[in-house]
Amino acid sequence: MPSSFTLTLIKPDAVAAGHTGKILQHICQAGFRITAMKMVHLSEQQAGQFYAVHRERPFYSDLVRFMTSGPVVAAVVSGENAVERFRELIGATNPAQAAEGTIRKLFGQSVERNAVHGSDSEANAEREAAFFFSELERFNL
Ligand code: FUP
Repeated sequence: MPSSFTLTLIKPDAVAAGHTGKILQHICQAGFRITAMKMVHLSEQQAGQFYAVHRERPFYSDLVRFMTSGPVVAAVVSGENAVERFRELIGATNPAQAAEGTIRKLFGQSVERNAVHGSDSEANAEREAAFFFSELERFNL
């Protein structure tokens, strides 16, 4: 079975609200495997680097402030066609527009405080997984 991976973050809003366990359960029940995981409190520099592609956007400084407001749970999520299938599981960026039953619909509060991140391409999944995890911290499960 061809397998691939994506990188997810359970964002500070969802961690603070105590939704980490329920979100991980959604991910596992959808048939994905967690193949790396840690909780980290990002610095401003780290959050800025992670979202560097959005540096010129008007929401960038608010986004960095939010993403450094508390710890996040970072995980590598593996499964067939992981990037695309995981984006379906989390739903649209704006929870108000996300499909019923998606993680952002269930747990997101706003376009900024939208509970979870999911990589938008395989190249970004590689980059983002390497941002959070060393080879020693990742597993072939
Ligand atoms: P997504 O790939 O669904 O996470 O969405 P984007 O890459 O477009 O945006 C990345 C993050 O920027 C979102 F998760 C939330 C934040 N954002 C805002 O805060 N305001 C916006 O208008 C758009 C995005």
